[in-house]
Amino acid sequence: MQFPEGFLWGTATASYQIEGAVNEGGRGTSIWDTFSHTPGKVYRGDTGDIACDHYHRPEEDLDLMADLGLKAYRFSVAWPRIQPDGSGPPNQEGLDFYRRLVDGLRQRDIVPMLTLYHWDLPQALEDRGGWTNRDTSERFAEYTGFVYEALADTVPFWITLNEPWVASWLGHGYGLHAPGKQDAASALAATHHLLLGHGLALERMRSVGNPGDNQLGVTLNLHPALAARDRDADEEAARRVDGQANRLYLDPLFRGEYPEDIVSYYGGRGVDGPPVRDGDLEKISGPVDFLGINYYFRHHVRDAPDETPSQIPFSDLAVRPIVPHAGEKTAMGWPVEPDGLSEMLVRLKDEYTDAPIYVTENGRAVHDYADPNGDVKDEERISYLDSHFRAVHGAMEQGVDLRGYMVWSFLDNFEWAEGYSKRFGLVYVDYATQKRTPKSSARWYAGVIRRNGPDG
Ligand code: IFM
Repeated sequence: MQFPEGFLWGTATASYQIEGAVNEGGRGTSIWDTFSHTPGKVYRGDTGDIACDHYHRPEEDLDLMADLGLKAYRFSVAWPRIQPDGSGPPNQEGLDFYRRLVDGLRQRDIVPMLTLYHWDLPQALEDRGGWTNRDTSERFAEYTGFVYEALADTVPFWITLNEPWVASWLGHGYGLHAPGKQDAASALAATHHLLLGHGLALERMRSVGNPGDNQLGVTLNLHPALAARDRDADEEAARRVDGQANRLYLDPLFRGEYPEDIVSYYGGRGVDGPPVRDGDLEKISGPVDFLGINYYFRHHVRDAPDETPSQIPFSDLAVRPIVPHAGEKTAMGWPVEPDGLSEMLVRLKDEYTDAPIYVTENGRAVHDYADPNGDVKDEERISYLDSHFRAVHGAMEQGVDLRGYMVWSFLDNFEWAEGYSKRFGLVYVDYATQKRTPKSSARWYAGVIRRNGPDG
């Protein structure tokens, strides 16, 4: 099984999950600093204060990436390092940190893929309403301009947003992520302002010009939604979940409209829809050069008419998500379903876009530990990745233009509300000493990259 020549094999991380050094380099406070320091929000009270201490160890981490033979590395920029208060002139120390990182990648022949927003909104903007305030979209475009002007000569891949569903719904609808709101109207407003921010950021980057052949795109987390039982009501429930989780993002980005069924579902319950103004949808649906997809599992759902809105995702849709009894689960409790990824890729091609696609995240949590010899033998992760690589290869045989695959994650890291209890890395991190140990999967993945495919 061979992948096309030049296929971009890489790994991914995000700023708050690995950097630490939250009070250094002129960085301002982000909503995740506030949230993680609020008792009861994150498992065991973990915070990103130190995380993997990557801010102080970029060279060591870059050398590890080179050892693995990575072709690409996806990382995110912490907005509060660039604009500590969310607006105004850029903080040069913040830009310099990322300049050193991308130069270090280039010296090692690793292609940088930069995400502008992976959830660490400056707290100062949250204090003014955050993503529920339309002005945040403008501020995002301003911030994007500073980063793009500084790094466009070196970074060929630019991702505006990571997983706007998570930022909107886990952050504003269900309260499980920062800023911890629990209100569907806020989630719909955040959705619209994130997408508008994406559109404005694209315009801003394009107005700066294109020093190389830079590719601009956005990353969505997409999950096929399936009826848990063979019942019409569950089919309907799956359609609502597909509407909120997938179409609420795909339709405005690729068709310039919000899905009518979802807007009227919420409208029928007295919840205001996305606060669209004239011209917004044209901006949101401006062409992208690629689409990033993060894939982890399918949603299996059943109709739950008595459900009332709570912290359980989709409760406000009168839906109960379930995990099928049969089949393997990850340490997150997520079902292992490689076919869901190929299904989604084929659907994107058939229903939404001809743009090239990159898997910008996929991977699994394992209950990893270092054995007495210091080895971390994560056979489960190897078989998970192997099955997903084979699934995407199948989708490519059906005509999907997939150009690269970023494994989540390079390092074990701060898994948001789960703190450090969940390990997704190819490289094990001993948080007490910050020692990095490539797991068996890292060695295996290095072989996949060398052979340009999982066989051999
Ligand atoms: O750790 C996260 C990442 O930040 C976004 N996508 C899903 C990953 C695993 O939950």
